[in-house]
Amino acid sequence: CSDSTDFYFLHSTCKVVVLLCLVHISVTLVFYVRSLDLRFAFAQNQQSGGSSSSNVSQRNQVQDSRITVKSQPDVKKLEKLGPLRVEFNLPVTFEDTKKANPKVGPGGHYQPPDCVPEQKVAVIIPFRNRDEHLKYWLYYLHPILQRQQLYYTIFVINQEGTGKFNRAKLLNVGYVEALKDDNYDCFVFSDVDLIPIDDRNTYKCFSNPRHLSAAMDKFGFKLPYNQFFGGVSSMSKQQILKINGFPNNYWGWGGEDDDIFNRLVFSGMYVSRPSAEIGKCRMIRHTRDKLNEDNPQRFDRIAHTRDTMRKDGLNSLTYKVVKKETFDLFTEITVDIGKP
Ligand code: UDH
Ligand code: NGS
Repeated sequence: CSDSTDFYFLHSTCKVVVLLCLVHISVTLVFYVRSLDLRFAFAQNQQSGGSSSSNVSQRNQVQDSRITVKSQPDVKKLEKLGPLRVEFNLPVTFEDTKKANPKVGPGGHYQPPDCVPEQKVAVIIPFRNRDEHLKYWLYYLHPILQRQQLYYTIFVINQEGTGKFNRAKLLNVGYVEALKDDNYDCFVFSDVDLIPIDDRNTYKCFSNPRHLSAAMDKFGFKLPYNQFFGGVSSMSKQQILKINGFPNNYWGWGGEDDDIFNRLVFSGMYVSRPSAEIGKCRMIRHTRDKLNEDNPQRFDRIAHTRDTMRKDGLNSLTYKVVKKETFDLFTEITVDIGKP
């Protein structure tokens, strides 16, 4: 009797061990396949940049790296694509992005070879000391902007020195400096750490100023508040002139985007946005930058936009260009914008 109990116990233990092994192998397999998929998507995203418009087989590669669309696309449908896989845990280099985007010219300029674009877009990135983010931004955005068949150039406006950061003043500088290069009629202002998830979110201008980062992951893919205008936006030359550009006196973090929103409203415009689905974007997580502490004056300033906007903006902008460099994937303009 005792022997049969022992046997029964041993038999059950063996069964449990075998079952656990099977579970372990299955879990390992699932993770292995998922990591292969990720690498595959990474390689394909890299390759997709050169496929600007008509090459169906290249387009198919782009399609494969998407999350949702599974069937073979036809050329017409490809004009509007869809959700992209955006990850920030894979190594990305400027060199790889350059190789993957052979049609992007010096300074980060591109124009579609087979159509006449309706707008010339200058993309302005306010910047200081965020090379890691810039690598991801270029890696993801160059292919997207080409697929959107835009005539565009990337301008990185780099604040020199160790003074307090001033995002809105850098945007003003970007606008003025870009116009010295070409007659752009549309300006996209993008934080360096924001990547659209859906490339139907076209980085161009509309009949009203457009808030492109309408559904950020860090806010649960919703607006944090209705008037939010931070992150990525686009405005035509006329719209920018109508509001006298951006405020120059928001030093440090916060409020400058609210001031810009006020300017638009006080000038009789409203903010247009893509849908919450198409406006989805991811932010590269990071800690608050040094020299960009909260601006304690921001609440007072946004309460007075109506009085200040005609005096403070493009018409009062002063700065010095320290250096202008034409890199393969972007134009960098280093500027001395002074101090508060
Ligand atoms: N920026 C720089 N360098 C800086 C500061 C800002 O390049 O030192 C640029 C960059 O393009 C950035 C944008 O200005 O995306 C806006 O900066 P921000 O600090 O206002 O906004 P961001 O989305 O960070 O980068 C939000 C605050 C994160 C704090 C998180 C604390 N938990
Ligand atoms: C508001 C800020 C905006 C800022 C937004 C989101 O409170 O400048 O938060 O910030 N306005 C004021 O402080 C008056 S975020 O979480 O993206 O850093 O854009």
